[in-house]
Amino acid sequence: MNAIEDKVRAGKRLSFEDGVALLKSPDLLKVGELADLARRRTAGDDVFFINNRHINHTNVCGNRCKFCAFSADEGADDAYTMTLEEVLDRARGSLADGITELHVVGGEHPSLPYDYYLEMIRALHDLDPGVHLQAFTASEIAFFARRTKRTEEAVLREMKEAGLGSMPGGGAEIFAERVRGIVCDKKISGDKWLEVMRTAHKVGIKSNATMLYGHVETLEERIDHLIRLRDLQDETGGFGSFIPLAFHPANTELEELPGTSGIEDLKMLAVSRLMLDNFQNIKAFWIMIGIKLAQISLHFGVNDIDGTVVEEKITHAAGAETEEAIAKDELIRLIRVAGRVPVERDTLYNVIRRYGE
Ligand code: V47
Repeated sequence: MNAIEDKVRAGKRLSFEDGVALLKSPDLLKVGELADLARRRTAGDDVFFINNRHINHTNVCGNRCKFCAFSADEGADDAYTMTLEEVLDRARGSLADGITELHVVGGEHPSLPYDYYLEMIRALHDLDPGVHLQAFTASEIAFFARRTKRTEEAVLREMKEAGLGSMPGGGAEIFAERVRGIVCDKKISGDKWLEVMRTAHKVGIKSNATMLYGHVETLEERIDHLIRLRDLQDETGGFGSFIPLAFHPANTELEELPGTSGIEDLKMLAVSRLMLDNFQNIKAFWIMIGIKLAQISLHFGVNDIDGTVVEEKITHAAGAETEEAIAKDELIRLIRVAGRVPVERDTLYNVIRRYGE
């Protein structure tokens, strides 16, 4: 730990072994202290939040990942697919609240035409061109490319033209093939996820990155995931933030697993900050870890607390007990109480308003 501390204080890059040692360390407060130092150096005292809304247009999905309680087979009782009008209604309902971002992800529906997705982006963009559309994971983009027998690059360029602003970080799970073989064998490979993001960044679409942890992966596989992201970020600089997603087991095929603990969640966030030295923003998705732990994580390397969200189906299907929405005033209060400066941002981290005084 002393050698790692020296490296962090000197601003040196941490190795795979350092990352594993940090995750194994029983000294949570020391790991947190180092992450806090790295956070202060990289991101300062501002804590970002966004006034956004999530829309999950369909839960029908051919992948049926074992960790997912949200997805359903086509025709199943709990399957749903929104019409474009329903998607637009959801969006309209939030425009009055001053949202600046719509976050749109859904299942990989085996029989919806590609035009449904393209039209959805066009129509949402037409509704209010000022609202940023962060839509479709790398896995969904690869799915559209397979469906239309085109390259991911062609799909991405067309989506961008239609109004897609950036991509969320979902679908990454854990890159290691051993883990994917167990929990998401029908999903694109880790290499493919990285390749789609490389292409997105090349065509000028920024994205986030995630990692789903706390299921069957080893600590080594978590660090391998972080290092693969760090390598791609060195190459493209296209990732805006990294969000570790804490696995929720209820109603999934991995229901027998215990789920993560608060200590693990904090340590994972802190180690993400320390390993991902080229990511400006480490985000705690409060929906998954709870708003109180998200607030505490601001002292463990985190500088982004996501947003108002409004409606969340993926984690709630898997037993999350958090609210689905939080008022902007409450986010501001929680950040202030943590001793930091609340800053409302847009999707690309431009400052909308700093709540300094
Ligand atoms: O890819 C699925 C995860 C992701 C479960 O980019 C689960 O800003 C926990 O990626 N327990 C989708 N997690 C959500 C996502 C996301 C969320 C918030 C912000 C951003 C961003 C992205 O949710 C999936 C999967 O990794 N997930 N099931 C579950 N049972």
